[in-house]
Amino acid sequence: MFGKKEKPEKREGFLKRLRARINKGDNWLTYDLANLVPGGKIDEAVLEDLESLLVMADVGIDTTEQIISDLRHSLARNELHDIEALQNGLRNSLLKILEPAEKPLAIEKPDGPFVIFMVGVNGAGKTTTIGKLAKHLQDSGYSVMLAAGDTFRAAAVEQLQAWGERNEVPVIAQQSGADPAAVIFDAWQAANARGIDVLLADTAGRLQNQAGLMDELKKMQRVVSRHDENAPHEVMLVLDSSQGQNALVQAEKFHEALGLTGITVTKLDGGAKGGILFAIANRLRVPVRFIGIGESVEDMQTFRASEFVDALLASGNRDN
Ligand SMILES: Nc1nc2c(ncn2[C@@H]2O[C@H](COP(=O)(O)OP(=O)(O)O)[C@@H](O)[C@H]2O)c(=O)[nH]1
Ligand SMILES: [Mg+2]
Repeated sequence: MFGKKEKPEKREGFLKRLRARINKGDNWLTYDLANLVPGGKIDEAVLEDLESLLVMADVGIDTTEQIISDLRHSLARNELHDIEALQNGLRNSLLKILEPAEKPLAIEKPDGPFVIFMVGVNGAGKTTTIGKLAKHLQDSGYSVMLAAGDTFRAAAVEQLQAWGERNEVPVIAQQSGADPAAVIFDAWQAANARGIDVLLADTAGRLQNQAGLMDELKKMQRVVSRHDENAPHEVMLVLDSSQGQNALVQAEKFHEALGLTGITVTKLDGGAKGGILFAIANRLRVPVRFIGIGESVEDMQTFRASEFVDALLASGNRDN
């Protein structure tokens, strides 16, 4: 299974960066929480203020209502006597929502290569995530090959090839404008012939013609399944967290068309507050596999619900 051989010191460094970088290091939850309760008394007005905070952090209205309703019950039972109790209640409620989304990517060893399609709109971070994931997989002992399935933009093929060269990972590509289905068909054969463990396929992400894009991706799915009826084994959506609630709308569209099996959320190091993960977990019920907190290879890790909630609730803007 992926992640088993993860070095603990790498994970620690990542957590440090996650806490320091999420929402640019402003721990909105804790910071604002203390500000919400100047007198230290938790009442309905405090919960209403918290409600607006969560909505503004991209948690989404129905998910926020669920959280506030949990807290309201605690308040009615006189369990919220101070900020600490409120924080604990909030932590439990956030965890309850996020934990079902924690299902790390498991690479089974099928007869042929384990095929992962990386999908998402332009700029979400697909190609970058492929690079990071390829490195993670290699570090865990898997052999990897890349397929340049974004043939729409010439730069996309070059970006993938350059990355492959730097890291000595084979890349299967055709000229730009080629049929992505043909690219993935060939890439599967090449990967299978060389006994490669994991084939990572990049795809196009143009938004102008959404129906056209979905048809193209479905064709890629059909074509690769002729080689192996279980392929692609993972259809992973890459989502830019700074897109806020718009990211959720995108995710729903991709899920409807392709049947997503995993999501990677990128750019949590920007201004994004991270609430989008709760909306994804609660509404979409597709596992969150990885989170990205920067552009370099070590800035991506397996998603763990409790670590994420702790990063949001970490007190102050510290970096340990
Ligand atoms: N800050 C930050 N930038 C990222 C992250 N992931 C990707 N990027 C950047 O986002 C931009 C678009 O990424 P790219 O992989 O080309 O997106 P694609 O169009 O979906 O393939 C690039 O400049 C990446 O370096 C992340 O987690 N944090
Ligand atoms: Mg790309």
